[in-house]
Amino acid sequence: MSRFEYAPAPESRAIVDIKSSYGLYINGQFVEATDGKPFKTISPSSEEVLADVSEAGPADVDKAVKAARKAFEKVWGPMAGRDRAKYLFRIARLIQERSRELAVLESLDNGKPIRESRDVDIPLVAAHFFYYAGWADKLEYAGAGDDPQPWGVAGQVIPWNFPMLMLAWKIAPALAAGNTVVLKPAETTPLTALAFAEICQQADLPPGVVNIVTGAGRTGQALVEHPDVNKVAFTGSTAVGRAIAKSVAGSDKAVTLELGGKAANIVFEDAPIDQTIEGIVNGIFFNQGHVCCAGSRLLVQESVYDEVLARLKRRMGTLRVGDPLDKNTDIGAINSAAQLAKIRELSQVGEDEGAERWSPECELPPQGYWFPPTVFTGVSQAHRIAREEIFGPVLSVLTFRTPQEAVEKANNTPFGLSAGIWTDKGSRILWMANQLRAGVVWANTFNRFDPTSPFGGYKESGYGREGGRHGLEAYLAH
Ligand code: TAP
Repeated sequence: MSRFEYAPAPESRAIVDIKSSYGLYINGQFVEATDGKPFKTISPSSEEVLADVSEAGPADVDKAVKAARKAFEKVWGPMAGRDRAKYLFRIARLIQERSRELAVLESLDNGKPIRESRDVDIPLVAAHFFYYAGWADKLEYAGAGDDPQPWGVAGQVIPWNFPMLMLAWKIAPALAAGNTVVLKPAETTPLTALAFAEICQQADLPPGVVNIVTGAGRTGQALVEHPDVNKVAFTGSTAVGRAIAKSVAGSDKAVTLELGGKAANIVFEDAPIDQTIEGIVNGIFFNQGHVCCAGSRLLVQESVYDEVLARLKRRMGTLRVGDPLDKNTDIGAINSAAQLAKIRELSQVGEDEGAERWSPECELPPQGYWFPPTVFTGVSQAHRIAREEIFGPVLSVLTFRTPQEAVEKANNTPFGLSAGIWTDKGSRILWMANQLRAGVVWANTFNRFDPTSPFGGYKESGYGREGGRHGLEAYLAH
C-alpha cells in the first residue's frame, strides 16, 4: 500500500453516443459502401466492440474523389478566402463545444489517457482550425507567391496514434488554402474522424469539401493512387511512406510524408535534474510512446548517469497504468494487438542482444492490450532497440562524455524527426541545435506542439512540413 492511494476518477462515457454502424462520409452524406465489407473498431483497453465501420473499396474512393473534385471546382476553389475562413472558424468552435465528447471518444477508440485527449489532443485540434482559419484570406503572405493557388483535391492518409490531431494537421491547412479533401483514418481509430464528419454537417460545410473514407491499407492505397488526386499527404510508417513515394513517382502529384523517428533526448551534467526527469518521462511515456517524435533514445552524460537512472526509475514507479478514462491514469492501453506484439518482439530482441531490461512493479488489467513502462540500459548503438522505432513505452539508454560524442550518437540514426537537449547553458543549446539533424529540437522541454510551429523530418523521417506557414505552403501550388 503506497502512502497516497488514489480513488478511481473515471470520466463518464455517457456523453458519447456511438452508433452501432457507420457508413462512409461522401458528398456531405453518410452512405453505404458499395464494394467493401464492414469491419469492427474496438476499445483497446477492454476489447469491447464499439461499432461496425464501412470499408471503402476503389469504387467508393472514386466516388469520394469525384465529390471532392466537383466541390473544388464549383464551390470551394472559387470561394473568397474570408468566406472559407468563416467555415473554418465555425468548425473550430464546434470542436470546442463538443470537446469533452471528442476526448472521451478518442480515449475509447485509441486507448490514450483522458488526461491527454482532454488536455492535449482536442485543444490542439481546435487550435489548428482557429490558426488556419486566420490564414484563409491572407494566402499571398504564405510564401508561395503573390497569387497562390490550391492544388485541387488532397488525398490524406493518417495513423492511429493521434487520430483527431492528425486529421486537423491535414484538413485545416488544406481547406484554408482552398483545396478539398478525401481523408482516410486508420483502421483501428476511425470514430473521431466520423464525429468530425458530423461536425462538418453541423457547420453546413458545402457537400464534397470534406470526405471521409474508412478502411485499411487497401483503401489508403486506392486513395493515394487515384489519378484525380493532386496532392498526397501521409503520416505513418517509413515502409508505407516509401511505397507511396514509389507509387506517385512520375506523376504530377505533390507529396508530403511524415514518417517515423528515433529521437535522442540528450541530458548534460548541468541539466536541472527534476525537470529533466519529467521531460524524459513525458518524452517516452506520453501517449504510451506511440509518438513519431518520442524521445526513445536517452543519451546521458556519464558523470550523472547513476543519479539520472536512479531518479528515473523512482519516477517510473509512480506512473499509473490502466483505464484510459480514469483521470488519474498516466499510461493507457496499447492501440492494437498487432502493435503490442511488435513492442513485445522488439523488447525481447533487446534482451536477447544483451541489454538489461527494467520495469517497475505494476499490475496490468486482465483484458485489453497493455505494456508496462520499460527502460533498457547497457544499450549499444548497434542494438536494434537503439535503431528501430518501437512505438511503445520503451526507453533505450546510452551514455556519452563530450558534446561532440552526444551529437555523433544522436545523429547516428536513419531518422531525423526530433531531438531534446537538457542543459543549463544557452550557448550549448544553440550549438547542439545547429549540429543535430532533426526537424524539431526541443530545449529543456519535450513533446511541445503548437499550430504556428512547423513540424517534419530529415532523412527517413520524410519530407515536407506540417504546421505554421510552412504547413500551409504545402497545400499551395507554386
Ligand atoms: P502504417 O501502416 O504506415 O499506417 C498509416 C496509415 O496508412 C494507416 O491509415 C494505414 O491504414 C495506411 N496504409 C497502410 N498501408 C497503406 C498503403 N499501402 N497505401 C496507403 N495507405 C496505407 O502504420 P501502422 O501499421 O499503423 O504502424 C506501423 C508502424 O509505423 C508503427 O509501429 C510505427 O513504428 C510507425 N508509425 C509511425 C507513425 C508516425 S506518426 N510517424 C504513426 C503510426 C505508425 P490502416 O492503419 O488502416 O491499415
